[in-house]
Amino acid sequence: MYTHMNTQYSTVSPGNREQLQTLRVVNNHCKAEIALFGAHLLSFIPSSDGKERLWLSETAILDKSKPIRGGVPICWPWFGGLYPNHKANEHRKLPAHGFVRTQDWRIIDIEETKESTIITLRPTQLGLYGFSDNLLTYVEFTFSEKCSIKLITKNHSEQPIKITAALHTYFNVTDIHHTKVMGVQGRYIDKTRESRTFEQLLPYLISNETDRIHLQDEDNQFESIQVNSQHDNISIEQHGHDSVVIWNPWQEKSEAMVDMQDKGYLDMLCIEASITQGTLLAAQERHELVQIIG
Ligand code: TA6
Repeated sequence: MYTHMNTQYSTVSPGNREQLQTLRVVNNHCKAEIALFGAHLLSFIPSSDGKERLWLSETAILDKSKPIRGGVPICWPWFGGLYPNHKANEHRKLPAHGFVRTQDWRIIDIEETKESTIITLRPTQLGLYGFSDNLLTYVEFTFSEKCSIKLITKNHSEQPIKITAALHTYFNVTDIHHTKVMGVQGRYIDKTRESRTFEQLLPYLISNETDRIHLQDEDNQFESIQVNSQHDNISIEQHGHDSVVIWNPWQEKSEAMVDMQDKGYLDMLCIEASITQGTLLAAQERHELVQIIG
């Protein structure tokens, strides 16, 4: 049974979001908005400071013809150009970051209490690009003082299946030139430099195009990350990842993207709870990838 005291379901949103169905949450602790297209979190504003945590491109395309630029895209069952399932490789034209960020999701449950609003969604189409349709996924959003995004994968098939995935979160930062990331260090793969491996220098500042896969190891778990940027302080907790991806396209690439304003790179930073190396799910196994934003 749904109670919808704090959650509004709307098919028409302001601006250029005519085609987008969204769920809006306003409870004692926060405001948030999720597009059913991609189960894409567009906004999260905790009441404690009233500051929007998520960056959404002013020129994002919201007519479902493209993934939404900003918010929290869900990348599943593969991340970037890595296709861990051999059958998927047989398909020539695979979309970047999987097939669930470009389809509508269904509402499975909305649970409202004094403490939080919990919304569970699942995609309408599974089993695409050679993946088993018994590889299931759900996303569970919990909106309270913080926002928790839990991407659940269940392998209901009789075969082991390898997945990669990410919660590709775009954070709002006051000024990228004065932004410091804390809690991320160690070696990383630099996608802007032929995917060679480097050691992260501290303090972690962003001063040019950045596309890094920081690999988790014994010393670097990336379970707690902080971002400081003048007026914005964001806390991030993550579980179930094997890496954290940090991305800022910088000036030239922002200018080249139709769905990003030219100067968009100045006030955004992606910090992504990611499985880039692959998680092998045994038959009937379940996995949770979690990012908690505060
Ligand atoms: O996560 C970083 C990344 O894989 C970058 O390489 C960059 O291309 C970005 O994601 C955005 O991808 P998209 O397909 O949303 O344009």
